Amino acid sequence: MSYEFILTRTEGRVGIVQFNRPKALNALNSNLMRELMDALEAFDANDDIGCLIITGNERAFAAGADIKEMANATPVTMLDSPNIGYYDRLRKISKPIIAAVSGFALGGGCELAMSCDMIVASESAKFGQPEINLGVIPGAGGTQRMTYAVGKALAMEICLNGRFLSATEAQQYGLVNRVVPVELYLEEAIKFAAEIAARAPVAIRLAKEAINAVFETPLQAGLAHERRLFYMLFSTEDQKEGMDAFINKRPPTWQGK
Ligand code: DAK
Repeated sequence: MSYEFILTRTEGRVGIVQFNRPKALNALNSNLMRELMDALEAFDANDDIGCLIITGNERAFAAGADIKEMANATPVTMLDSPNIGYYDRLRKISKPIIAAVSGFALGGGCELAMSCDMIVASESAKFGQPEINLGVIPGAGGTQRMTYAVGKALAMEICLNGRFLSATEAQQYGLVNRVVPVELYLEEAIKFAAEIAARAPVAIRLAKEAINAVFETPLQAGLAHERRLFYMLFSTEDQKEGMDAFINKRPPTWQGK
């Protein structure tokens, strides 16, 4: 499959999608978003892949939705646009996704990174929701996900006053898993993804599903959901293998079934 706005590759069981609009700081136009989702869904359907990475380049993960494409939009063209559907498709990817972020992750770029399951950031990463400077507000989850991550007071500053979060601040607030020097961020993300991709695939998918349910369900429903997923794993060969390997002091071999 060849793409115009992204590059794709694999490293062992890790599928990598890299934005490729460097001159526009990887601004997320509709075609790029369509390509991104096609590539992620292809990796998600591929049994040889266990974990996905979305990345940009050192200067920018993505500086937001493409302002030039959006400038003349009307409510109706926005409603008709497939764009929000792309963010919904992202939520349906069942394998873990790591955002490897360096430089600007702004607006829709920040929302995309926060929609991933984990974030590895370079020391130069800057997270922000500067839509207020354009006379609008975040529209792809920024007010919600940022508030869950950093709390109300700081989310207000970020969305109302265009404040950027440094990589270190983002890590302090739990938005980011790891911060590493710029030259190492992709390597670190690949290493992290490879570790996850080497684990029992069905259990990994269900753990992701259970954690993401936290944001959408009350605690009692979340606990019941988790318990059903836990019971379900006892129907997998990997559960028998994992426990037998532990008892017999040998490394497990996962089948993904
Ligand atoms: N869109 C289009 N082009 C962009 C861009 C963007 N978001 N960000 C940067 N560029 C382009 C610049 O226009 C410039 O292009 P040329 O002029 O060279 O042709 C090039 O990238 C380099 O940018 P600068 O010259 O500005 O570079 P600087 O280092 O001086 O500044 C910057 C870097 C990141 C601070 C600055 O570029 C900037 O402020 N960019 C805009 C950041 C921003 O406001 N982002 C939020 C956009 S609104 C939704 C889905 C998504 C969204 C909403 C709804 N639904 C599905 C409902 C998302 C909305 C947004 O993200």
